[in-house]
Amino acid sequence: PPTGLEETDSVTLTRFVLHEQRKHPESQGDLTLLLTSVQLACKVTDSCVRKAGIAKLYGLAGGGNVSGDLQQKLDVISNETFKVNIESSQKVAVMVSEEEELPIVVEKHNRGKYGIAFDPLDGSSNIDSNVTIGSIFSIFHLPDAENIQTTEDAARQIMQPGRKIVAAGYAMYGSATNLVLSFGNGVHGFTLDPSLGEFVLTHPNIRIPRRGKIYSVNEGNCKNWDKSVTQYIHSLKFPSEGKSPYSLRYIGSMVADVHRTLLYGGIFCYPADKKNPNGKLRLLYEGAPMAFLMEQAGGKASTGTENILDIQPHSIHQRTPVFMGSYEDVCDLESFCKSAS
Ligand code: AHM
Ligand code: MG
Repeated sequence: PPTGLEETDSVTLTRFVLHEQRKHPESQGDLTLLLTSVQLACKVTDSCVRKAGIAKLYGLAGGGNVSGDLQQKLDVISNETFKVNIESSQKVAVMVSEEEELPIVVEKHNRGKYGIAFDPLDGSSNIDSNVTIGSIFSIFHLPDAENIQTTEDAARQIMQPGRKIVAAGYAMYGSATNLVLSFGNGVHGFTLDPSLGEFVLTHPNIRIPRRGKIYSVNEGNCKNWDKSVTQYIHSLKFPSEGKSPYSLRYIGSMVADVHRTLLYGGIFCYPADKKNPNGKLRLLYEGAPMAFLMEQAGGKASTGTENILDIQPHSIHQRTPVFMGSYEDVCDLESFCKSAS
């Protein structure tokens, strides 16, 4: 039974990251400091999301981002807090944000050896209705951070395949606030303890079930899907005799849909369609970091024909079709795509 002493020795995110760092004697603690600044950006965003209704932070900010999406006030605030906090860690030379057309090149005196790509507030269409939203990030080691001068140099250095990710994660602003991350040593989940203002380790070493019972996709787009995707989804709804059909869950916030998929298993899909030949989701700060977490948890992430982690990016905001989740479910989807080609 609980003794009441548990809280006196909780593993905070900072303590966890410091402990991990000790396994790499060559490390100078740069990643620890960088993650501390990401953690703070997530806490500030969380605090704004929680008080948005009262502080009148719902609604449009009056601008648009690179993709032509209307920016919400919370999109603008979270983008600013990510930029300011991460830059002040002095551990990055380049930042790529969903909300910024060009990569941000950090001034020389403030630079470090990492690059970071982030979607500061994902799931914008859910903001005003108080449905779960989140932040996503991926961190890369830059080959030659010191010599970056132009935004072209910056883009060239940060455009690395997901396999090269040093650390990736997401924060989820749901009924509780979670931060889930990996540095390539499994996936670990933390929950924000509001009374302490600290993320505490609650889900060590998350493993996704080999096969799930849930599929997650915006089925309203199915008239524009490839036949193989339509056939695959049909197979989940009309399984062979004796098997149960899959359940459908779709929130429309990638972070929330991926989080549920990680914990319960199943498959999350954002396929390409006739209108969006590369799907909707962005490679650098949506597809790749989530693919990294999926693989680290024993799952799989695919475009249908290629492992998402193997894609060499050619532009910082490029999109990718996404199918990720339980290993066997993603393999099934791939076999439908294969037999169609
Ligand atoms: P956003 O970055 O503009 O918020 O868009 C990304 C979001 C994802 O969180 C989610 O998976 C997807 O868009 C939902 O799209 P749709 O509304 O087309 O189903
Ligand atoms: Mg997004």
